[in-house]
Amino acid sequence: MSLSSRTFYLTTPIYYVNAVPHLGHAYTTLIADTMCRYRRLAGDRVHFLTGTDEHGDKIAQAAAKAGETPQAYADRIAGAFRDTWRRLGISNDDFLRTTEPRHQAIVQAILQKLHDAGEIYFGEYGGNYCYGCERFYTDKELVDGKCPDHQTPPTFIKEQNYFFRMSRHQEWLVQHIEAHPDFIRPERYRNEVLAFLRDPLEDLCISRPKSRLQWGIPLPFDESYVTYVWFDALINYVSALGLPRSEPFETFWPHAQHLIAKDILKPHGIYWPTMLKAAGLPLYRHLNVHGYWSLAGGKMSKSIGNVVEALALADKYGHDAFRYFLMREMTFGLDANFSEDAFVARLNADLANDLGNLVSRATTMMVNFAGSVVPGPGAPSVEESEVRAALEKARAEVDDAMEEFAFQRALIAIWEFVGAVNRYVDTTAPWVLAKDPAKRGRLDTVLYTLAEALRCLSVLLAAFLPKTTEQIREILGLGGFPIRLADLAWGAVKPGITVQKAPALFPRIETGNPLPLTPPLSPKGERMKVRGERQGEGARITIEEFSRIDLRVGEVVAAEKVEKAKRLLKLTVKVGAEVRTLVAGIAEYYAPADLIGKKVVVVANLEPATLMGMESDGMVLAASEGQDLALIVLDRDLPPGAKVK
Ligand code: ME8
Repeated sequence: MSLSSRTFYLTTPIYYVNAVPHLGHAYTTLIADTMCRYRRLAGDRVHFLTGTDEHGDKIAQAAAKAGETPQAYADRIAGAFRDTWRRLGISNDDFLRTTEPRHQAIVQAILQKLHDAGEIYFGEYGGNYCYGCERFYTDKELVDGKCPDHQTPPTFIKEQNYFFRMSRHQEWLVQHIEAHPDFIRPERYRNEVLAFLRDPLEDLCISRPKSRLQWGIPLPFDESYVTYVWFDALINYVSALGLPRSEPFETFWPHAQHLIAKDILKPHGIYWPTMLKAAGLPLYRHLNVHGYWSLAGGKMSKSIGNVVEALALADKYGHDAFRYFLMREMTFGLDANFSEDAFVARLNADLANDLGNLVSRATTMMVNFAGSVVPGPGAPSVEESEVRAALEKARAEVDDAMEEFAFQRALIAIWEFVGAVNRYVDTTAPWVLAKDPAKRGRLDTVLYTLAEALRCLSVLLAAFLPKTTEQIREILGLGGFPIRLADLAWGAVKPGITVQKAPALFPRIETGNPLPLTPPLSPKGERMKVRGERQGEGARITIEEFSRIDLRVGEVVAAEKVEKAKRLLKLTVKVGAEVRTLVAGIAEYYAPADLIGKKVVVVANLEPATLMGMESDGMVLAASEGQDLALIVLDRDLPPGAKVK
């Protein structure tokens, strides 16, 4: 599938102003930013909307607590969101606040239209209301009589209110979702909405009496009520464009896609489409739903106690590193853990090692072996074809992944390319070619290929790591030139351009020595007792200690016997974008050919060891008992580099 539509409208949720921006908000906004940047690179006409949700009980209470008027309070926190997005380089085209007149006018226009059409009626309702969620709960939804999100008992409220005839549209909605399998995606969330729709849908209470709540948009047909916050908030996606027949509405609304986390699936998957249908407006195209971040306990992450502090790590380690980690760590649709340890490990391995080293070694060689000027290439040989094939593969995979919001898959594909170029440097060994004047032509080809590979990499990375991309392009003398995906055509670097030596794009973060994995010795040399150690079970280690061991899925791509060592096999194992040599004592149990293609478990952060004169970079896990030995392999397919935990 290709990104065929030429217009793209993407929205994030509008965030409540009862809290300052945090990791969760940043994730949604960053991936929206990446997606919009990618679509702009593809040449599409893009509109990217974010904003703040400023009405309702929650905000009124937070303002009262802060000793401010709701408006002053909302101004302050909305300003904090705006500033945060500016600082993080978010490329939104609009920022909507629900307290703006442009929004209020459209909310009122839609309410009036629904009222006139008989979609809204006045009635009495008694029900269990959660103030935290600002909605009524059915008995079935409560868990042990409490709100499942807030763990607090709801308040029984009986009052006269206005209701939206949502139940009328239940059957139509089920049919729409069934007829459009990618209306809500990934599939698990579509199934969740369909499961919810198996029970009869109730009408939606869409007003709050002013006697109870002042802070909202007045109903146009009854001044003594304000609009329920969700009814107000969802309309932002339309009000930011204007009413039908306005140019922005007609241009962008037919291409609308929403991006949210699973916490607000029901309002977006049920209330919103039925509201649109009742108001005679076209539906959005896709609802894209991601999972939830939680904070993992790890050694360093003890310092981050909450999601706000987690966001502060963006400033500590750099915005591009932060973007990379969030997108690389979370599989779109599933939950993920955030820890500073994992962040630093990825920064060191993928950014400092794989990417940073590549840029630095490639540009250093151009400076040292070609006087900083990109030479003209000679005829390509098989190595160059491999680099180009790897680029084509990455490009296609990134395109495919971005179609599904699979940011992680896109980054894995780009890092496969980084790995291929790093291998290209290793196999062509320009430093050897540089010693032999007869090999000048070959050296020129290699250096040209590296310059072109870096340029293409900058294009591939542009949506994901915008700052790093600019740095790489500055080094290549391309700074400030517009970037387009179409520039991925090979050969755009013209011989003769001047290249600079790259600064360290991502300096390694030193985390100190790994924790000892065996219990430390006491001053007398006795083994000290480890907490929780029981007789006969060996030393217990803590989760922290265990988390220091970086276990990864490795794919065996080559295996051979080691001469004069009948127990050893030399394995070439792909671990993520890296290819490592491992020497394993398994020759008596496995023939080399049987190992090729096997997905094994590798200890990836072991100090390299020398065995029979060969360096072994890591260890393959196996179980053994008596004379038997079995490799630990995966019972389901996962890509090489996947973390084993
Ligand atoms: O719900 N992990 O606003 P909100 C991932 N105003 N994403 C998270 C997250 C986490 N731990 N925590 C928050 C509201 N988010 C309403 C929305 S839209 C018409 C009205 C992100 O401030 C995620 O995008 O509670 C989630 O859906 C959103 O913040 C909720 O933001």
